[in-house]
Amino acid sequence: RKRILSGIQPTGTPTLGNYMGAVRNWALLQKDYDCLYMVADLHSLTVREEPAALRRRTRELASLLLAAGIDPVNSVLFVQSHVPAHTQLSWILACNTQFGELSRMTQFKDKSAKHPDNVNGGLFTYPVLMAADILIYNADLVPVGQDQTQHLEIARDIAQRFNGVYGNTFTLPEGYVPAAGAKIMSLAEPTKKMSKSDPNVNSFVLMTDDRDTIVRKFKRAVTDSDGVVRFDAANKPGVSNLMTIYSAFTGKTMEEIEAEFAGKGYGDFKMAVAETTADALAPVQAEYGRILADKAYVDGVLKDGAARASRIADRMVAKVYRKVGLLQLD
Ligand code: AQP
Repeated sequence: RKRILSGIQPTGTPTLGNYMGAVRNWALLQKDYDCLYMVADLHSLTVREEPAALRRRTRELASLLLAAGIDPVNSVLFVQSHVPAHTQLSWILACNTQFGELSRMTQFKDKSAKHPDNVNGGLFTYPVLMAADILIYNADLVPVGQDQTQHLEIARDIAQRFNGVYGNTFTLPEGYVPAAGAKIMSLAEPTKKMSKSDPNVNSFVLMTDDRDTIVRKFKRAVTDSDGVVRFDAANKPGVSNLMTIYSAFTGKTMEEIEAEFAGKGYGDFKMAVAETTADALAPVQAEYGRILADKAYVDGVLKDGAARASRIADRMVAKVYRKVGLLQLD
């Protein structure tokens, strides 16, 4: 079976975007692949975090992944910092990555513009750590949102170059943007992607939002003034985004949705999107409450996950250390 690695940062409670673009698919992929899923806490340090909040969110995120159907027996669920090999490999890869390559990353440019007061080295070398996350497990496939494809490209470049210099070491990972992994846009500014760290709480629906909150946020969602439910991402980004969400949850095509709401106002449409979303999230939320209350269970899962991930990752680091010429003692 092919191996999958994917991660999510504990930078906030996951949004509907994270759910539809990543988490929901992670659960489905377990049927056909060997999966490693990671809470990327080291990556989240590129943005200044309140230590207690980061600790709390890391456990919450792991619980939410379990609630969303990640099976900790057949898949490996772990926290990135619990597997030190990621950081070890990251240094070696950094020494095999060019400054120019990293300077071209659009996420670096975006994030440094967003946080001009904290343009740190970690933000710049983020793609190297991400390459280490992937290459350390010889992952075949990496399910990512469209926003991550440039990072995947650089991971492949780093792997290819390393293999060329030191001999075949890493599997070249393929990006995998699942068919249903639509990009969900902000409800407040529908030309921007929905982000969990957006300061505007009306821009996102959280996976943990209750029904009333979901309804309120969708009611406020920015649309347009022509009053017709029609898919046109360029000219009607708000309505099109709501249609994408509705389509992903109901399986209906855009044409079917247009027909369903022909002659009806945005009010009815928004209500339908809200109800469908709340219905879809309800079972995950119920399970989340139960799992989060069982700290011993969650911590046990994460300990087991770290041990299983480390067994693979430590072997790769030893191999890479040997290949680049670091002295190993008997
Ligand atoms: N709006 C989105 N639509 C579809 N997929 C999305 N993803 C994120 N936002 C959307 C996918 O979720 C996975 C985990 O993301 P992440 O936590 O590693 O970081 P991110 O992509 O930076 O997500 P956010 O929510 O925007 O976080 P912040 O606000 O901290 O930057 C990834 O596979 C991503 O593609």
